[in-house]
Amino acid sequence: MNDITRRPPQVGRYTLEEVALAARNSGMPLEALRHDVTPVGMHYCLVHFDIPALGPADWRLEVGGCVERPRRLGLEDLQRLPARTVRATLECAGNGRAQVSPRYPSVPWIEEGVSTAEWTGTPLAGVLEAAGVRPEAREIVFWGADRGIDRGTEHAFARSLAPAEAMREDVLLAWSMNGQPLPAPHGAPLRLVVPRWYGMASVKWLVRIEAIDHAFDGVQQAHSYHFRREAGERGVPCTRMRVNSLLAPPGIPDFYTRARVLPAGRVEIFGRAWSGEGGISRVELGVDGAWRDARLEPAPAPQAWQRWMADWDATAGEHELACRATDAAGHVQPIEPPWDVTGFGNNSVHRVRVRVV
Ligand SMILES: Nc1nc2c(c(=O)[nH]1)N[C@H]1C(S)=C(S)[C@@H](COP(=O)(O)O)O[C@H]1N2
Ligand SMILES: [Mo]
Repeated sequence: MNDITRRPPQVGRYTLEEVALAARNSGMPLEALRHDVTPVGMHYCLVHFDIPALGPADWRLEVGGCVERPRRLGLEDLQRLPARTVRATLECAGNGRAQVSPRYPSVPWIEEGVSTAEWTGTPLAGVLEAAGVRPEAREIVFWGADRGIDRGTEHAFARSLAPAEAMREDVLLAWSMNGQPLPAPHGAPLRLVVPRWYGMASVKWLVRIEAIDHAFDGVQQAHSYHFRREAGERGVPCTRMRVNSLLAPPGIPDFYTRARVLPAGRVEIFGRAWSGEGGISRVELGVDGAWRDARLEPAPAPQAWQRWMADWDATAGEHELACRATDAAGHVQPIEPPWDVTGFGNNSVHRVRVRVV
């Protein structure tokens, strides 16, 4: 499965395939950073294959494998279980890929593959406890209804978690997003939501949960979603989101370049910061390469991004604004993109060019 020959890293122009993937998979417009909870229509969306059309009437969730009591559950069965709402930030592991050079030809996110929603569903732990996961279970596999081919292998999108991670109290089987029924592109009628992890763990269009007594070797688990310095090496699995932050571009945009134009004077610069490895302890605003501390609002929920802000006395001329977060575990965003062949986990600082007039 060495796919470097199939998808050689690129420098320069985007390919037609990358542009097609960029058009299908929508990013969060950065002006949505003003919202604590991203409106449904502004939440980023990533779909590997086709969006399945699953009507809740004939849809069922199977729970099986190494369990004492296999079951088939309808949406109403799940909705009779205790419900919980979790505000969670999801970020695609490939977010920032287009800034890594040479880049891996896939969805060319620049920085917009992240959003925060309020997910309502029932904790997965309760469903697993009711099914009685047997002690020999080593992993829980989550199967989506969507099928396709990647790396030459036909498969349904599927991912696994260790039982202890799956039993975490904030891992949900969600049927609602921001109080609305889950929209089809986001996984209707039911999806998994795994807060703190990169988005690939949150399997959409969920149809089967299977406890297995070995390591899951599905394409999306064992081959994709690994940090690798070189194609073909075993790599390190992508799991929790690395510390990252974004800056809401101030002023107004130039249509084609997206460069920002704003008047001179005091302006509040703000944005959001998050990490899957704990809360945010510090955010700095960079102005033309000089860093100063920003203010940080308290975390609205341990699984959600935090708002930060700083005043800037904008003076006439061209400037570069940037932001850099540090998490409670002491991880700091790097200035330059960390090297990864597939462009995963690029949490380098966000930069915004502004022209003050
Ligand atoms: N079944 C299925 N689940 C999936 C995917 C998919 O293609 N199929 N994409 C994953 C990836 S890579 C991400 S980043 C998130 C995106 O969730 P969203 O589209 O709701 O933002 O869904 C994940 N769950
Ligand atoms: Mo993703």
